[in-house]
Amino acid sequence: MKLEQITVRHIKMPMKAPFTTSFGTIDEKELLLIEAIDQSGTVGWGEAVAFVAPWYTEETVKTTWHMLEDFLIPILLHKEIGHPDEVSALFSSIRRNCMAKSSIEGAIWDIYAQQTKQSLAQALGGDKEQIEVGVSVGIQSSTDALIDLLKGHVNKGYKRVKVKIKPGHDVEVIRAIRAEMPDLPLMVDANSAYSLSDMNVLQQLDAFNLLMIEQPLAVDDIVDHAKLQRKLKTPICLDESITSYEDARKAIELGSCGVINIKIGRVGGLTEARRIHDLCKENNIPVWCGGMLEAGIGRAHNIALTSLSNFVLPGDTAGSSHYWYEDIITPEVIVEDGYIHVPQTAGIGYTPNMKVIDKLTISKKVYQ
Ligand code: OSB
Ligand code: MG
Repeated sequence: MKLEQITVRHIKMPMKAPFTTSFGTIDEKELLLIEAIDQSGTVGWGEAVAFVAPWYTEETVKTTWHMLEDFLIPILLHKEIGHPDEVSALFSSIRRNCMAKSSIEGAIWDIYAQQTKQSLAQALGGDKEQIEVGVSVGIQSSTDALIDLLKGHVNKGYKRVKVKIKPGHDVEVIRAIRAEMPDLPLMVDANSAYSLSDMNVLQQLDAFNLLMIEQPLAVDDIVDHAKLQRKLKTPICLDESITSYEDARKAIELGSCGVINIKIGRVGGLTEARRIHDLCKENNIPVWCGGMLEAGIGRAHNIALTSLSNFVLPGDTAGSSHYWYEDIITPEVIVEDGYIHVPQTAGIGYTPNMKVIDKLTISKKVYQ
């Protein structure tokens, strides 16, 4: 394929409820949509998942657009691309900026899947017909409010819940949840809010039969996580610390984690995500698909990736209506009894809803 036109749209989506982590609150989601068209007219879609502020990783909506406009789009336009796996080599002169790279690589995977008449899941080698999903719950104003929310999600069928923790909002909150819901498949995510000096608190979490503790320590650390893992029974799941296959290889070698959360944007695209999946499978490290409060295009890519065989734990890809009044795809992503059906039609399997997208677009630029 040769990309002849790339459109970047900046959209802003109102959220049903604010989402709070150890580092901040998001009450509306801004994101970039990438629409790429090749010389035969096939259209592929990608989503850039960075937030407005760099609290999760260093990328933002603005840095993503800067990278796309000044570096990534000029590399790709009018270049012959045989297979989406070639994109990472074309980007090899650009350091990091994984979410920017991933957004356009995702559109290329979509085009490739359509042209080879496969679903994106099949193109990646996934064979699950449905995927198991959980839900991630932000920090709430009270523990009672949190427990009510969790019960609602369990009643809807979600297969596990994840709650956000931070210093001062951890052991007692989990104790209260466990008192009411002793058998709930439950995990926690700290988004890097602790250090080894909090060993005592982190060890207390071992008492609550948690599925895992996600990213307790620094975003760029795998050494302290290995020290911590040796002192915990509960598996550590790395999120922010894993931005590439090489990060994953080193973390596994050091014993820094028992589980890895794979996010397509955080690792620079579907090709790298699949490589990490395969590496983890060889090393008996279970994986699951993380989320970035994606709109429908990002959700569609997550669903396709999760169809790979070593995604054995429920991920964070909730249904469209969990965050959005109205999603940007048709049909919307539906969760039934904790499962999402993996679409079998060619490409991402959902159609962008241009009426909704146009309504939400703040600005747009076409590159040729
Ligand atoms: O750490 O997994 C995370 C949301 C924004 C940024 C980081 C994270 C999250 C979530 C929610 O936990 C994931 C989702 O529902 O999309
Ligand atoms: Mg996380």
